[in-house]
Amino acid sequence: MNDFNPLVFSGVQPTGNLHLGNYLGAIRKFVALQQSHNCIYCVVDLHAITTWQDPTELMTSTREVTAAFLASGIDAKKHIVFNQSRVHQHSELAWIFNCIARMGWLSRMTQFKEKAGKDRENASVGLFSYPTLMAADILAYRATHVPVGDDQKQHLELTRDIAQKFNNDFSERIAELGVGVEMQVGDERVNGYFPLTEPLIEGPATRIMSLRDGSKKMSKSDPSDLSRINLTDDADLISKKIRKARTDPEALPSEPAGLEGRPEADNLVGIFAALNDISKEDVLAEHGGWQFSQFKPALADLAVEKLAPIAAEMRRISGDADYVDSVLSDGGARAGEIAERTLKDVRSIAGLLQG
Ligand code: AQP
Repeated sequence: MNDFNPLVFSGVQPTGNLHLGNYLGAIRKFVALQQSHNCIYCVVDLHAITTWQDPTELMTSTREVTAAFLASGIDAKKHIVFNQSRVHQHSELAWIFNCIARMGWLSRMTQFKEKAGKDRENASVGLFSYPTLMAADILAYRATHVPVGDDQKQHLELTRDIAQKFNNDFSERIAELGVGVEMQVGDERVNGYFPLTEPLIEGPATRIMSLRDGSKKMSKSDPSDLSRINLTDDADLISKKIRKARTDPEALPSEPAGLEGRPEADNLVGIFAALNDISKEDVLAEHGGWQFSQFKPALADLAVEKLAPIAAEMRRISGDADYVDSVLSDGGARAGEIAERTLKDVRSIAGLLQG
C-alpha cells in the first residue's frame, strides 16, 4: 500500500470496434469505481497510432469511445474524460521514461511480440516503446489504481518498475526538493515521487475470449467479426454471434471445476456471470446440466438486455459530435492542469532548466 491520495486512471484505444471484452474487462469497472474514487479516463489516441490509423477513422473512433464511456455511465463532470493527445505532458513524460526504462525490460513485453509478429524490423518504434507512454499516462497523475483486463498486467508491472527506478535514481533530489511522499515498499518506509500503482484485475471477466476460438482473447483486430460482440451490434446480430459461438458437445457442469479444459464453455459462463454481476458458481448452480442449445438463448437474451440500452445511448451521443468534442476539450483542460503540476516537479527533479 502507498500513502498517495487514491486516484484511478485508465485508457482505451480508439482502434475500431469496442467489444464486450473492453466493456466487461475495463469500461464497466470504470463506471463502478466512480462511486469510491476520483477517476481519470482517457481515450488513448497516441497509443492507437503506434499502428497505422486512417486519420478520419481515428477521429471517428475517438469520439465513439468517448460516447461509449458516457453511454455506459461515466460522469465526465464529476470525473475527467479526455483524449490523450490534448495533454502534451504525456508525451514529455514518456520521453523521460524512455530514458529510465531499459531495452531489456521492453524487449520482454509479450504484447509487442504479439503485435509486431514475425516482421519485427518493420514495427514502429512507437509500438516498441508503447509501455513507457502507458507508464507516463498513469504517472502524469500519480494514479494509484488502474482497472484493466488481464492482458495489461505486464505493462502495469513495467509501470511500477519505471516508478521505482525513477524514485531510486533521483532519491536525493526528491528529498532535497521536498516533493516526495512516504510510502511502504516491502518492509520499508521510503520516500518517492511516484506511487507504485496497483492494477485492478478481478472478477469473472478479466479475459473474455474469442467466440470462435477459446484460446484467443476477444480483440478488436480479429479479422472475424463473429469472434466478438461489438458494443454497436443490434439484438439480431448479438443473438446470431452467440448462437454460432464455438462450444463442445457436453452439457454445462454444476461447478466451476467442471469447466477445466473446456475454454469455450468457461468463456460463455464467465460472460453470463459478468453481465449479471454474479459468480460462475452462481451461474452453474442455476444452469448446471443445461445443454448449449438452452444456455445460448438465455445468454443472448441477457446480453441484449444489458447492451442494447448502451448501444442506443452511444448512437444518440455519437450523433452530437460538438457535444462529444466539448467533453474532451473540458476534460483535457482539467487533466492538463494536473499533469503540468507533475511535470514541473519532474523537470526540476531531473535537472531540466525551465523559465
Ligand atoms: N478480451 C478482453 N477481455 C477483457 N478485457 C479486455 N480488454 C481488451 N480486450 C479484453 C481490456 O480493454 C481495455 C482497453 O483495451 P485497449 O483497446 O486499450 O487495448 P487492447 O487490449 O489491445 O484491446 P483489443 O481489443 O485487444 O485491441 P487490439 O485488437 O487492437 O489489440 C484494456 O484494459 C484491456 O485490458
